[in-house]
Amino acid sequence: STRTAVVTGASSGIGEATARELAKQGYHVYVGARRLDRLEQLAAEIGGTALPLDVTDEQSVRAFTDAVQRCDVLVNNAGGAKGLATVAEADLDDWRWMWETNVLGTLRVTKALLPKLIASGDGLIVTITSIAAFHAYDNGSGYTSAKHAQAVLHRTLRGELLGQPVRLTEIAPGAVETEFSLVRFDGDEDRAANVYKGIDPLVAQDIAEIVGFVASRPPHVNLDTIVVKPRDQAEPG
Ligand code: NJP
Repeated sequence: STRTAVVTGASSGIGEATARELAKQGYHVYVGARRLDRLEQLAAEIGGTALPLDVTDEQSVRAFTDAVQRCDVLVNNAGGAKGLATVAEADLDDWRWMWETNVLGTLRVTKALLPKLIASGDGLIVTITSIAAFHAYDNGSGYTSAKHAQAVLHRTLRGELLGQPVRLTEIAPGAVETEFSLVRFDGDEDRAANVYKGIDPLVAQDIAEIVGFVASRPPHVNLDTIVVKPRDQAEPG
């Protein structure tokens, strides 16, 4: 029977490219996000299922995960950043958005789908964290702290699921040209474009192909952590 994948945040960027890649590998893909119009177009193209999903909303997550009949692969991709500010000038609403979306969003979806991933007999959880999960950056404490917490949630599951037929892979990207920076700067295209100055950024497809590679390894192979950056992106960022 057809293996199924769930991709959160599949209405743009890495999630959308990943959904296409997994569909190409023969998965039936459930795509979730808030912008349902985009998801429906994508699902029609890849022969998948579009479902509304707001990972910050308990009821929305429940309706989404209840509608997923079977789950062999979960890609925790929904996430993002808001603003840039020193700790001294931190915006509490931006912090709340980032923690709700990246941390609690990943927790809600993962918790709900865990029984189905175990029942699969060969489950895989891929969580898209960030190089921000390994470093502290000036002006970036809200996002880096949320990505650290999301990564710790994922890494904790590795130990807790030992003995269960579920693999766990963390993918930590550097700069990828998506709508990420537009979201961070509330649609300000000049500020968003400035982020990629001086580097040739990754594109969403680069990450999608890595997810596809991970998903196509045999059941006994667990790729643990994959850090992927543009060649010219400076250390540590
Ligand atoms: O960004 P973007 P990416 N409920 O903005 C969805 C990480 N990352 O592909 O709801 C459900 O194109 C949103 O959908 P919608 C990053 O932290 C990136 O780059 O319709 N979904 C959209 O589909 C994130 O975890 C870079 O607005 C929600 C998707 O999330 C992942 O990569 C660097 C949602 C975001 O797509 C994908 O981001 C890095 C909600 N409440 C890590 N809120 C980078 N691009 O440079 C948002 O280190 N979404």
